[in-house]
Amino acid sequence: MTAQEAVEHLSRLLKQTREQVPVPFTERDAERALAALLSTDNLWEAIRLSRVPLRALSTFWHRLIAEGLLEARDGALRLTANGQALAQALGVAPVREATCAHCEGRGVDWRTLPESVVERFMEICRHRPEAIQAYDQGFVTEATTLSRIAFAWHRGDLEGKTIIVLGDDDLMSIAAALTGAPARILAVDIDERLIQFINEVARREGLERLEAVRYDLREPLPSSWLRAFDTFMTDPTESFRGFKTTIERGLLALRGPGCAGYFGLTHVESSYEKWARIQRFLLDSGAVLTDLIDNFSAYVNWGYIESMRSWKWLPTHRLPERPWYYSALHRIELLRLPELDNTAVAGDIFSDEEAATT
Ligand code: SPD
Repeated sequence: MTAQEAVEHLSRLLKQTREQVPVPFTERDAERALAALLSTDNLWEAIRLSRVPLRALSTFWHRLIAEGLLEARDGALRLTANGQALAQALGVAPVREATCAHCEGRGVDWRTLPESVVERFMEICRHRPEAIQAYDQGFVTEATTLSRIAFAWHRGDLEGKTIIVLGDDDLMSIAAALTGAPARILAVDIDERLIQFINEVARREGLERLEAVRYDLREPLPSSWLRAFDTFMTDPTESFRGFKTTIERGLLALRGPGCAGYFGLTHVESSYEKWARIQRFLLDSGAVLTDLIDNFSAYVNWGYIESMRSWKWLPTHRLPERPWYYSALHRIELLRLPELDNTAVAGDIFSDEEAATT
């Protein structure tokens, strides 16, 4: 196959994929997807390495299968000889991972936290509530939560600060409180199980500066929380509407310029077009993106994987054995007071065309 023939074949595959899904899918996405398939035959690992929204990726895989370029069996994806020839003629190479083995690519080391914080947090997590689908829950590994706290501490967003955690199945508020560094931590969540769990831990562990309160993010932020915090932390659902609503509440909770916010964003459920839309919204709201670390957050496989939206899109089925769903840590800082409405939002905030794990 000549390079020209390969380019033409790829354009046909791209056109067919785009006709079938209402999700952006670029030539670079296709190259990333092929590079991932040259690197692993594990479906979940291929998702992680592709960095492409799962809805478009799975449609692309089905196109490759239909054209005899890919085989899917028992949870494995293997490029056929023709598939490998196409990738080679396009100049696509396997992914060369160069992630630091010590920090796992995060750039911070959670082991720098006091030993007692790590030990107590790990023990507390043994009894945490299960992730449930109703609120699109899926919590991160203990190492991830501790790394987020180490990062925020390092960046001066923890010590002596007032912190609001919007949605806390990751138990960020508990890890932050265990350090003893923040002046006050408020965790808010719609899930009564989490509110009870966090308040019970606070009582038992003597964490007097920590409090959890039930709150539905679709409701306006209560006036006592407006401009009351130095730092917000959240890991929102990724429909654009749900995401924007959550971040808006976070921005409105901040005191003003210099205050910081943290959130995660995936490739699985968000295309770079959505990333761009989010970045534009942040700039328009008076916030600047100061840090972005991809693959910072690793999620523990949740129990409802076979009933998530994307399960039926996959060309072959096997439960994942390791984390495969990762998100990029984002830190933002306010440059000016945001001009945002604090109004109620009605209806479904969990779905959009790119949503995959709801
Ligand atoms: N639905 C399972 C996983 C959902 C995790 N939510 C956080 C997404 C990252 N912003």
